Amino acid sequence: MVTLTTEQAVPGATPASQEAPAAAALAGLPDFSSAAYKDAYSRINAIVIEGEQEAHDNYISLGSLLPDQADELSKLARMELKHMRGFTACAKNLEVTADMPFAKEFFAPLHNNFQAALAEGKVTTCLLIQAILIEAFAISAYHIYIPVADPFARKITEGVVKDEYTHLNYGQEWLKANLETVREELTEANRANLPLVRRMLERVADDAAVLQMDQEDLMADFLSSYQEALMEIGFTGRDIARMAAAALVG
Ligand code: PL3
Ligand code: FE2
Ligand code: FE2
Repeated sequence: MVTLTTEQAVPGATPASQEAPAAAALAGLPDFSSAAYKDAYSRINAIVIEGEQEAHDNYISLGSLLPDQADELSKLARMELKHMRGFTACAKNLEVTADMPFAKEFFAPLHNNFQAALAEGKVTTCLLIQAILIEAFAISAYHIYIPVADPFARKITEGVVKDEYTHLNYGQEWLKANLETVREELTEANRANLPLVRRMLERVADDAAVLQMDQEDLMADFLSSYQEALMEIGFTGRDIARMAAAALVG
């Protein structure tokens, strides 16, 4: 019995290496080798690398505020370094250099708020910033990215997104267990930080569009993850609507 390969079945077909961009276009995917794609990717990828690095540092810092949780938190931190290495490989695979100064500046407002809360020993605020807001932001971005990613990055991102749910869940469980004592600080931390996340989503929109990621999809996915987390922590629908309104006013 003879099995035909694609090339035998289609006489004169080009080798896979040469047809890659055409195949991507046929599948409705962006041209990963275009200058425009690489330029946008240099910033988006840097944001992700910086975000994963800061997430690592933040979980280690949280361990200093919650010494009995330090082991668990250092496990979460280690996962973040693995994510960072994965996304570094994605840039290398596309021959892109990440724009790290841009990413540092992008994260600065949230970074500064986390550091200020840390210095005051405000566990609740630190957890809201890292384990809820940043993780929900990452989960939404990775969800929207996966269907339009290059095959190498898609595989890596699929693995990462599972871990991010573990991180979101960690924050959720701690806050839920302490809701009555943390409610007020949580509401205040939401008011101070949700507008910053909204601005970050707006700032990333143009570059994300080049990667074929839609801003409304990003925003909707973020809000649904965030809302679900707040519900799980124990807030009512009415509480959550008030908290979301902070992003409109702020
Ligand atoms: C914490 O675990 C991770 C924090 C990372 C923040 C991610 C921000 C995402 C920005 C939008 C880009 C998503 C596409 C990914 C491309 C490599
Ligand atoms: Fe991560
Ligand atoms: Fe994470």
